[in-house]
Amino acid sequence: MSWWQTAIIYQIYPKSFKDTNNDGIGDIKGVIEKLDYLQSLGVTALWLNPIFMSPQVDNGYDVSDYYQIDPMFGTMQDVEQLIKEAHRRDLKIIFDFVLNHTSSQHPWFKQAVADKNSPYRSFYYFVDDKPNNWGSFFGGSVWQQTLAGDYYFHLFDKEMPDLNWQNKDVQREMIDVANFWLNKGIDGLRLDAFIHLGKADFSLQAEPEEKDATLAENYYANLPVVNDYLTKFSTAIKKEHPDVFLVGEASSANAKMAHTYMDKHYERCDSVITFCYFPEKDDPQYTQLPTRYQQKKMNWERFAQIQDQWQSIIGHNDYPTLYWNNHDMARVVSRFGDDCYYRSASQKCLAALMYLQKGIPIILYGEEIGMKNYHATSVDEFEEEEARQFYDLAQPLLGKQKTLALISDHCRLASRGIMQWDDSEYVGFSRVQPWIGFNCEKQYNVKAQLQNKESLWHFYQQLFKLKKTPLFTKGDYQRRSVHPYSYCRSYHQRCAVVYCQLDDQTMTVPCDKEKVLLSSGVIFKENKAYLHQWSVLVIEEEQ
Ligand code: ISL
Ligand code: CA
Repeated sequence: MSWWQTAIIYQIYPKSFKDTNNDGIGDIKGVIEKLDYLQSLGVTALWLNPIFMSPQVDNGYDVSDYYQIDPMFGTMQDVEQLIKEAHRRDLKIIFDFVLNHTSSQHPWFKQAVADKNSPYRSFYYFVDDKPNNWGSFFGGSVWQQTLAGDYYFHLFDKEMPDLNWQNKDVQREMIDVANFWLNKGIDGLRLDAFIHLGKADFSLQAEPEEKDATLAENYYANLPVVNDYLTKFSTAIKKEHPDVFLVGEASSANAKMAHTYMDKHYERCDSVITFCYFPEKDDPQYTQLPTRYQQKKMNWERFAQIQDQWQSIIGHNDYPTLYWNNHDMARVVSRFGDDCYYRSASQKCLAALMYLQKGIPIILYGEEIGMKNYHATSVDEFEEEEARQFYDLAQPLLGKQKTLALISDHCRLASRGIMQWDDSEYVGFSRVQPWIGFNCEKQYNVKAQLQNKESLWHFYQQLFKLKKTPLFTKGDYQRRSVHPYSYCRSYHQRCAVVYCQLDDQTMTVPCDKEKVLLSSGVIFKENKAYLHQWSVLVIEEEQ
C-alpha cells in the first residue's frame, strides 16, 4: 500500500495556527512547535495552505516567487527544519501547489506586461480586445485591461493572471518548481484549482450573451485537455518521486469526473477533493434578501446518495478524500452540526460518519476541539465584493450584528479563525493581538480538551486509532440506511456497522457491549443500545 492510502491529513492554515515571534501572524516555527501535539492526536500528514512569497491578495494563492518562503511565515531554514522534524515523528508534509495562475507581481507577468516581445508574454493569455463575456470567480469579467490597452485573463482576482498551459515552457517551469520542493523532502502536493488549466476557444460567448460577465464553467472547468496537462505534469513528477501523493482540488468534479482524474492507466491524481459532497437547499429566513448569505438546509438523502456514489465509483479500487470543511467554507459544527447545545455530540457524530467510510480523512485545524465559525466584527473583514453588497442591503433591515453573523456563517473567513490553544488573553496563539479576531471559550480550546477524557479531542484520537485498522482502511463499504444514517464496513471475516443518529428520533439497536468499537452519547440497557439525536455507535457484527 502507498503511505497516503492510510493517511489522516490535518490541514493547517499557517496564518492562524501558532505565532512564535509575536507579530500576530502564525508562522512555520509555530507549526514546528506543535508537531508533538499533532502526533499525539494521531494524524499522519500535514497539508499547509500556501507559504510561498506572495503579496497576499488571496492569502498566498497569489504566488510571486515559488522558490522563496514568504517572510511573514519564516525562512527556508524554517521549512527545512519543519520537514526534518515532521519526518522524525512520522508525519508527512503536503504543500499547496498553485499552478493555474501566478501573482501579477511574479517577474514572469511583470516582464510579459512590460515587453510585448518578452518570451514570458506567452506564459499568460493576452488579447487585444475583450473576446467574450466570461465571468471571474471573484466577480466581474475574466478580462482585465493593462495600461497599454490590451487585456489579460484571470479566473480569480485580477491580481492573479492565469498561466497558459498550452505553452510547454510553462509546463516545464511548474514541473521544475514541484521537483525543487520534492527534492527538499516534502511528500505531497495539493494541486490547487487544477481543473481550470484548460480553457475553451475565447470566441465562445457565455449565456446570457447580453450580460457583461457571467460565470461559464463549461468554458473553463473540467475540459478534456486538463487530463493531458495533468498526465504530463504527474508523469514527470512521479518519474523522480514515485511515492509522492498528488491530491487535486477538483471543486466541481462529480464522482465520474474524479474517476477520470484518478484513472490508473494514466498518471494523473492519486485522489481529488471535490466540493460537491454537500447538497444544501436554500432555506432563507428573509425572503426580501438574496439567498447567497442566508441559512441553508442539508439534504441528507441526497448527501447519502452522493457518498454512496463516491464510495462505489472511487472507493471500490481507490481512495476518495473524506472531509467536512476547509479554508474555503464554513466550519462543520456550525454548518451541519449544532454549535450551541449539542456542540460536542454533533461533531463527534459527524466525524465518525464521514471518516469511517473508505478514504483519506482531511480534517481542518481546530476541528478536533470543536472550533465554530469565526464571526467578523466589521464588514471590512470580508474580501468578497458580493458580501459587501449583501451587507448594504441587509444591514438597514437586520442591524449590524445580525448581518455580520449571517455573512460570516456563509463566507470563506468563517473557517480561518485563530487556533484556540487555551482561554488566555490571545488564546495561546500569540502574545499580541492576532491578525484577525477570535473566539475565546472555556471548553473549546486545546488545554481544556486535553484535560477532559470525555472531550471531543479524545474522541478524535480514538476515532483515528480505529480508522487506522485494516477494516476501516481497506474494508468494503455498504449502505444500510439513511434514517438512521448507517453503513457497514467489511474486510475478510470482519464486519462493523456505523450508526449515526442525525434526527431527533430514538433508535434501538440490539447490542452486545463487548462488540462496541466506538460510541458517543449511547445509552446501553439490557443488550440494547439506545441512540438519541447525535449519538454514534460503531459495533462489530457477526458475518
Ligand atoms: O471558485 C470555484 C467555484 O466557485 C472553484 O472552482 C475553484 O476551483 C476553487 O474555489 C479554487 O479554490 C482554490 O483556489 C483559489 C483560492 O482562492 C482558494 O482558497 C483555493 O482553495 C485560487 O487560488
Ligand atoms: Ca509570526
